[in-house]
Amino acid sequence: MTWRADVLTLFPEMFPGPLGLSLAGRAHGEGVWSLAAHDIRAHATDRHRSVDDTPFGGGAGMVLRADVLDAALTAVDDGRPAILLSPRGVALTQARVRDLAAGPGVVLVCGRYEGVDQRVIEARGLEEVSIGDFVLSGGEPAALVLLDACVRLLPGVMGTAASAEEESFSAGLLEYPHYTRPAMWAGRAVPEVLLSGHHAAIAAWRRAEAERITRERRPDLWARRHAAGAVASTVPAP
Ligand code: 9WO
Repeated sequence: MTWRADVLTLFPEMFPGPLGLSLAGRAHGEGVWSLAAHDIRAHATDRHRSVDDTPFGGGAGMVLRADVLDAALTAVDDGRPAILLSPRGVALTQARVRDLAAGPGVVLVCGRYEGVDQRVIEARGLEEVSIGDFVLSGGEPAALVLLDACVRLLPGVMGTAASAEEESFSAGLLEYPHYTRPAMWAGRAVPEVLLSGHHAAIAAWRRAEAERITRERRPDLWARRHAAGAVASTVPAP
């Protein structure tokens, strides 16, 4: 069964964008997943084909109209999760990505202007999802990010390397550093242990590095990992 994504946007030309290339693009061609981008403006009803209007209560900018977006949703809604990409959404996690990839697909709504009329968010039960604490000019790049994260997990898209990597992230650690040839470059040597052929020592080094990097860069992940009862660190805290 094909994993299906419908994207509602005022800029349908932004899709599939980068998802038409590389492994995701090949899997798209093979029917593993499908993407249809729909122009929200096609559901405008007045002679100016307007999709936005001024905010009640005043203020800068324009708001995406509830009636127009509602009609656009009716055209694609079949019970799949319907998600609005928004900086005030719940943070996207690998766990949520895994659930979405395991389902039939998604309907993604990309806002523009200053935002979307709150009533259509509530009436359609749109789930608001954020990909990070920053503001974009529209939800489209965030939709591409969410789709990339889901598609790479679909069976047959990436093979076994991806699932192994994903497990390591799900274990709550950031990745250890990688090196390849040449062994000496610009006066910089590869860590000795990686050339040793000593597999247990290599695994221990990678584990310690992953833990150090996680502690240093993501104290939030590190704390959650311990709260979840993960194994004790192999390295003393600084
Ligand atoms: C913008 C905004 C700013 C402060 C507080 C709440 C907010 N909501 C929105 C919003 O929904 N904006 C719409 C979509 C219209 C303007 C551009 N949009 C948007 C989505 N900008 N940034 C995102 C986004 C989506 C997911 N993850 C991070 C950012």
